[in-house]
Amino acid sequence: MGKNVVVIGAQWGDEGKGKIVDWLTERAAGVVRFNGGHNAGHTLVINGKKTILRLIPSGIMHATSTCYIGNGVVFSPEAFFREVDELNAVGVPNVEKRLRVSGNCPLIMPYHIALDHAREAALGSKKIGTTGRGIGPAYEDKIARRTVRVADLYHPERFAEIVRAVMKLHNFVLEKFLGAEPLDPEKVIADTLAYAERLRPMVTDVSEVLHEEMDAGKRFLFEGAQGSMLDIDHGTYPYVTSSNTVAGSACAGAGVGPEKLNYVLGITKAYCTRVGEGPFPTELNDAQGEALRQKGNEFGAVTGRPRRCGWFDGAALRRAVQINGITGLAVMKLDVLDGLETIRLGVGYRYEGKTLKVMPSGADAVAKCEPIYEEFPGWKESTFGVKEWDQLPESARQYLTRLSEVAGAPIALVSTGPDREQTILHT
Ligand code: 2SA
Ligand code: MG
Repeated sequence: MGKNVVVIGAQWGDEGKGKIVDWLTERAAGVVRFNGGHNAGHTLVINGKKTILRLIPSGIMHATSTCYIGNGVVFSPEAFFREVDELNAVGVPNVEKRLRVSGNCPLIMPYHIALDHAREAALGSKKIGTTGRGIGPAYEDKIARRTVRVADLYHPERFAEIVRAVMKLHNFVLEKFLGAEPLDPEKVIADTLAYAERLRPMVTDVSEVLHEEMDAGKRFLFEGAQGSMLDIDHGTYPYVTSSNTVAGSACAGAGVGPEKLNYVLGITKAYCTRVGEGPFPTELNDAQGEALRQKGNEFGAVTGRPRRCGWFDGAALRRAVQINGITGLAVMKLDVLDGLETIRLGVGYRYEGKTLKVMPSGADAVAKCEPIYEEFPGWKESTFGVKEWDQLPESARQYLTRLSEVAGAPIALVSTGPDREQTILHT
């Protein structure tokens, strides 16, 4: 797969990036997160034991891997240490020694979380369906050049000054526009600064260290969060997250040039899910959708919300292949389709009297798209745990081959179960 691999979600998130990053970590010196925050929910199953990571890179489960949180990530110290403590408690070795956090990460502060909740409540039926982790408001402050960043924790007076100023604005909005409780700036300042010393040894110039290590021949994995259709620019806006989720974001969000990224691995499920509001053309609002949800255990890893389920959407995937430059696909959860009589595959849309091969951008256009399906015979055999392409049922291979054609990218991996071992390498 080349030296440095970017792993991104090619759908609406929850494709199984965590499992693949964990699986690939053996061949890499480290794993780098470059976007999003603790809204991500990366589920790993190792020897039957389940771990959910939200902010910490999925490489942490490999004892020798170094994990980097790049400048593109919005960083909640509280969520970070909660996760560190959880990993320590289950005996993951040297967690704190193996973590590096960029000093340039914008902080997620308590007022961002309060704003996220109050805004969603005020939007009512027009809400986005966010994870409530303060992600959007934290990125807003970054772009508005008024945020506090990790490095500011070590200049407490300046830190306090910035927080007091920005909280005048946010408390005003909370109280006067959103009818929510304002927060006490001095408490917010003290609570946040309390994390500074524990975090200090981990604060690193991530971009510089990555360059040194790469020059020394080390390989890295770049772990995306959320999915391509949730990208702030290319997704179903406004029903998106507040960061760029596409592969190119790894450059800006970690501080490396595009020539350093050698392979883009796009992760997709063999069907499709979405959590939160917004259009979803191949959604199944029936018993079939419910069956996928139960069999695929499709519930939010962070919030526990039931995920919406539907057929694989080839037009969305084709868009993802283009905007990420996907080199190869990893198709996850094939076994969830076992035993179905027929399987439908979205190959395009009907949209305003035309036929589209690629998902249009923006929620309004996507909401008007009607999927065009091809039908495939299902398979009776269990594919759970299958490790070789040739051992898949004929009809499963046919389905996957067509899926790859429609998406416009070759299949590199197929996953047939949650465990590391349940993976087919397809060359
Ligand atoms: P936010 O919180 O501002 O990023 O929400 C904006 C939209 O982005 C969606 N989003 C996600 N979609 C899928 N998975 C995510 N992570 C968790 C998981 C989600 C969970 O792995 O299951 O537990 O609910 C994730 N994070 C953000 C979100 O649903 C909004 O549509
Ligand atoms: Mg997830």
